[in-house]
Amino acid sequence: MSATHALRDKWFVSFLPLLTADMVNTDYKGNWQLAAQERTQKLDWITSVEELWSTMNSLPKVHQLGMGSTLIFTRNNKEPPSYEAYPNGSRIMINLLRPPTTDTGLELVLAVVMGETVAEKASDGKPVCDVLRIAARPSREHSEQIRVEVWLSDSTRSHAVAEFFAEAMKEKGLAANSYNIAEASFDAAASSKDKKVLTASTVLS
Ligand code: MGP
Repeated sequence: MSATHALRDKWFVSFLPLLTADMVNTDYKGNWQLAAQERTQKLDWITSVEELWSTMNSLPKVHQLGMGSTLIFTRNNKEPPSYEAYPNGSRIMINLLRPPTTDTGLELVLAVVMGETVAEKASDGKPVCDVLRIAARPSREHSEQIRVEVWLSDSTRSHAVAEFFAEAMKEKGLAANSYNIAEASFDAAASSKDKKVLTASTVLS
């Protein structure tokens, strides 16, 4: 019998198909949270390292999920993953531009968040990364780009966590021009202008 390695917390996996502003306005009177709640497909709990990798192996590749859809991992499934549920939170956007970084980078983020290395190294043992959202974000230059968003319950830890990711990705040997990391707030109106892009070099300086 092989040993299983329990995660500190269990994580819930779900899937949110494309949700456009038009759909939210027409079918849900502009209430994004209600739309997300009704459209989210619940998949499974992950309680151990082994379950994490078997789940990842059994899911389609991020690119096959369909344009605009999101794969979501939530710690203890404690909050519906919406901006509104994270009043003191922030998010870190990790763009993985091309293979093999799309695979290795994604595995690294999942492992350090669910394995709690981030909590140990960047937030005094306190787990602040509560949601991971993964989506295909193809662009003209990078047709296989994926975006991994890490949602933090405590925005004061944001910079240390972003620095930790940058350091971990560098140590893993991922090409510096194959990813970027940015910190952003949850303020939807401010999010695009407020995004602070941290490249591997600036974040470590
Ligand atoms: P998205 O799927 O996260 O993609 O949200 P995108 O376009 O990269 O958005 P960004 O603003 O994060 O850069 C698509 C759109 O759905 C957002 O622009 C919001 O209008 C809406 N939306 C998404 N989320 C996760 C929420 C949420 O939690 N609350 C509300 N009110 N709207 C949301």
